[in-house]
Amino acid sequence: MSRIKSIAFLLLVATLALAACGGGAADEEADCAPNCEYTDMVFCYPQLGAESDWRTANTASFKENAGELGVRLIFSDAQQKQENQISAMRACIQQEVDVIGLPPVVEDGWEAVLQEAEDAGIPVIIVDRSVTADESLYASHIGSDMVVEGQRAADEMNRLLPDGGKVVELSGTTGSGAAVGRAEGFRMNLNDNIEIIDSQTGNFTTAEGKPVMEAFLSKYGDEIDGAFIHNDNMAIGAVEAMKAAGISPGDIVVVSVDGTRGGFQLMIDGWVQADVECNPLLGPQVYEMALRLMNGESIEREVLTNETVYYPEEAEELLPTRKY
Ligand code: GYE
Repeated sequence: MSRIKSIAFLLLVATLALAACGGGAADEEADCAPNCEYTDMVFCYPQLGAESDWRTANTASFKENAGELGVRLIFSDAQQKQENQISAMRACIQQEVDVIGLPPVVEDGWEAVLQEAEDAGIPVIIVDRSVTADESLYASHIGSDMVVEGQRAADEMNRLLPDGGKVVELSGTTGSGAAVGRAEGFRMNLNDNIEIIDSQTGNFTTAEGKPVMEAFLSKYGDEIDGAFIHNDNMAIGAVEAMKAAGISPGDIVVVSVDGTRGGFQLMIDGWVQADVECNPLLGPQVYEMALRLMNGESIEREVLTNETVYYPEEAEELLPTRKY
């Protein structure tokens, strides 16, 4: 190799090595930094599905806010399939979007595609559910503390069954951060005199929640004192099953999660005794974080949503004010 050629070769190696380091806000800032505006932003949101009213409200929040701010949104619906979300992310990487917001259907298996985004210099904000991938592979996670939601649900169950009892759990999508966290938190706080006699997934949908409750009822009959249901849509399905079995509101105490209008209606009708809030309206906050990333500014690694618990006594008054 001539001297000039070997110097050129060394330079090439050095450039490739620098590019491979990737990561970090500085490498990922946009060309318009530090003066990027929302109208400069192409934002990719590979939504996980349309399984619940929570999800519908989450989608609406991203779409409506994009329209208001002038963000160009690339939206897709993965129908609760991780492989569809991964393909949608890859398409966005190819289109060289500015930022990706990823609401992961399950926790595991994101390393490869997150690495691809990082190699392309595209920052990823994990939205809503969590991932098990290393923190260095994404810019931030914004969403609810699912473990705290499970703990809140257990506190309510303890209050509703002061003398103990037997409960069933209708859990969310297997392997999703929401289901894993809620199950863990529930077990952390549940009193010793309350026994979880069965736990099955209803995949966060009304259609799948109903047969799970039917099966619980035919298996355990009136042994069941309470049900912890991971979202309001499954609670709607479970209530249909209870009605069909001739059960009256309150015979089985129910603690649900989300705080959707459907959940509020179930509280008004006496079927649900407490609804743990989970807020889907994350669009504005996520776009703000994305803009900061484009401008090369730092953002918090973990942003938790502020949430509460709702009760039947206030449901009637609050229902008209609910946005989802
Ligand atoms: O509770 C449920 C939805 O991940 C927090 O997913 C979300 C959950 C929500 O389908 O209704």
